[in-house]
Amino acid sequence: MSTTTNARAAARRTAHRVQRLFGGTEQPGPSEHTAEPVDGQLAPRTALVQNGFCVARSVVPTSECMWMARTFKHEATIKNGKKSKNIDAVNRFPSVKTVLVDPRILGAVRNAIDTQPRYLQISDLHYFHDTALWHRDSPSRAEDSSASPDWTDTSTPYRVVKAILYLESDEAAMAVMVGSHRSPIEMDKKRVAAFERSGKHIIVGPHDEANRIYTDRERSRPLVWTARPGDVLVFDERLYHCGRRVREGHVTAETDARKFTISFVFGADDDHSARMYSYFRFARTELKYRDLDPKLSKDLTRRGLVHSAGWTNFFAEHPEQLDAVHLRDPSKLQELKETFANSTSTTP
Ligand SMILES: O=C(O)CCC(=O)C(=O)O
Repeated sequence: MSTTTNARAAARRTAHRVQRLFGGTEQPGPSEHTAEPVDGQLAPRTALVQNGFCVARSVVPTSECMWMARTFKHEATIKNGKKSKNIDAVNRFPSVKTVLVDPRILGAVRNAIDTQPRYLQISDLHYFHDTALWHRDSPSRAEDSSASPDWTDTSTPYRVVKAILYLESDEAAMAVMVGSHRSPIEMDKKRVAAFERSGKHIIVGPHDEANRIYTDRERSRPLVWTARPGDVLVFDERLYHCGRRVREGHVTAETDARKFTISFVFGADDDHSARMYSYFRFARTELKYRDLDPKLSKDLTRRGLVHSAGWTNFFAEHPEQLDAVHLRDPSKLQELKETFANSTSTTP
């Protein structure tokens, strides 16, 4: 194949990826590199509440990240360069637990939620994996979720977060809609896609301050935070987000650069957390979460990381709250409610 034919084939592949990502055929134009001047750093808690995310940079040294990456690849039989996604990672891979209980990770989470974090069993190992479609992780994801307790239960501040540690990151990034965690209304996906097609992202580069005040203009556009190995991103699970890659300061549709992340979901000792845990463990049956290993559960209890409700099913007591949750197959709702009504949930 000639060089020109190779180049054309590469351009066609890129166009396909762009179409898959942004729903259009245009190539993203030159990215508006518009991270605005830093006005002062926000405390992690303030950044989380106001923006929906906060960042702790260089929490784990790169050399340690490399060691962790090697260990997890071995344990989870992940092949170098081969895409892989493992859920319920703490339950399945013993060395992942050492990261969960690492005071540096717990410290970053505690700084963000301002209370003792409880582990909610959701934990993923993602290798060369991108979740490229915009989404929330929280249970309610309807166009209008204003009746959902994720937003109506305002007496309890929402403190359910995902913490992601980037182990390998050449060009890995996370796109977020700043402030979208505060609104139960679905983000304007068409408008965001149009921004993305024209490359109008706000890029927060690897050396830019992420925990800061964002202008209204920045809050209305996709903001792409660029990760370095060892960084920890903590975000409100209601925040609209998706995986992106940033090459030389611009979002790219190429996904061939190294990316390896480990994530954990934590929350305060409250109903928002109980609902989140039970949603993944009991309602999203296709994900196949299993009971936590009793020895692991005992160890986590000793460390104060277990919710006071233990590993019980919140929806067994509150089946009506299932009406507001997103199910992959909504026709299963009634069956799920009946199963939960007849179940006795016990704490191991
Ligand atoms: O890194 C990515 O591709 C996005 C991951 C994501 O959406 C998540 O962990 O909830």
